[in-house]
Amino acid sequence: MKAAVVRDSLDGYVDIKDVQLRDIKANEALVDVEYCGLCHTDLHVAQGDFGNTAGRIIGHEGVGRVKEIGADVTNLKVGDRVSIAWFFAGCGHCEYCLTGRETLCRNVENAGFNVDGAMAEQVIVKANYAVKVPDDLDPVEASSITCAGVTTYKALKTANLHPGEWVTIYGCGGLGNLAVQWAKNVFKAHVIAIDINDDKLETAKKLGADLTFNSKTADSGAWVQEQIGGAHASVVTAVSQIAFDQAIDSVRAGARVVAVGLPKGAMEVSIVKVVLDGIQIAGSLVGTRQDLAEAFQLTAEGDVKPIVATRKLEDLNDIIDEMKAGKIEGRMVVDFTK
Ligand code: 8ID
Ligand code: ZN
Repeated sequence: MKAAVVRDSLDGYVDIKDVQLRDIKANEALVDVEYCGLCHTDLHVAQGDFGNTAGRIIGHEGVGRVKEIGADVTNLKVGDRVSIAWFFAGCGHCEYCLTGRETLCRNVENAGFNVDGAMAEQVIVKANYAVKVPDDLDPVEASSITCAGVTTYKALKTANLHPGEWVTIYGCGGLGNLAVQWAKNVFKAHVIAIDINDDKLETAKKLGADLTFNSKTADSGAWVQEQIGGAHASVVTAVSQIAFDQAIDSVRAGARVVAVGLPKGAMEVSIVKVVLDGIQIAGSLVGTRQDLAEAFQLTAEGDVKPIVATRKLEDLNDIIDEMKAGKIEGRMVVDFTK
């Protein structure tokens, strides 16, 4: 089968190779991938930002149909549509797995990082961890919810927003456009969308952002303070260290700043501000299986509408370039059905 494999040089691109899958074992299922979106995390993986991943099949926004089930599988049957997410499997018995924080499992398996992912014609999944896609959800849109959607849904839960409060969303790309939609339509917040790219802000405005700001040359933190006296929360999906600094400047006392984007570097945080203003800074990592099931259901009900376009596997390195250049609206999704 064809698969997108991280190069030995870790130059940020992938090779499309023929790969032989092993036989499935008990508790596993073989999935024929239908669609897989390219997430910016795949770019980090392909350029070695999280370690040496040479030879790994990328992809964690996968959706496909179960082709075969191994012994002892009871939750899936042949033909079911399932998702292949970054949270691929946990150990199932540690303090994190047992307390609703399974994505933090210290022995976690992540698709497209430490186990082979879904940017391939087929993938082997652990049946208990494959979340089903509702029948009434478009599978291309479902691919975007599998990472971008669930991650931003969970980040907004973590932001602890109350209806009518203000949130700044930094970065309005694949993740951020969905963050704007969750914030408006599900969490009933007022939204300030911030990006360095006017096209992204135009999209955010169409999706309901109350205010937008281009922070390419101006300080968004000071601007937000002027406009509304500081946001009640901030969700940062931008792949930029400066955005994290500005996010902290954009909030009011008692706010929570939720870090989601993964640029290299460190956050510049005034200890005095954190203490005197009671600022909470929280990392948020994808979502649990339950978060994903909720995000699928809400999307099927029309609360968010992923912006997706389908492409061929052979276009993947072009898509990588387009993502780096900030040229993609929403998500590009590789179509394996043709
Ligand atoms: O679980 C997680 N925490 C998680 C899950 C999925 C993805 C984290 N991520 C990480 C990715 O690894 C990546 O670092 O979130 C980040 C964003 O992923 P994405 O949304 O898939 O990337 P994108 O589509 O390229 O969008 C990035 C946006 O950031 C804007 C860009 O213009 C683009 O719209 N941006 C940049 I780059 N610099 C900015 C700045 N200084 C900025 N926006 C505001 N201010
Ligand atoms: Zn992702």
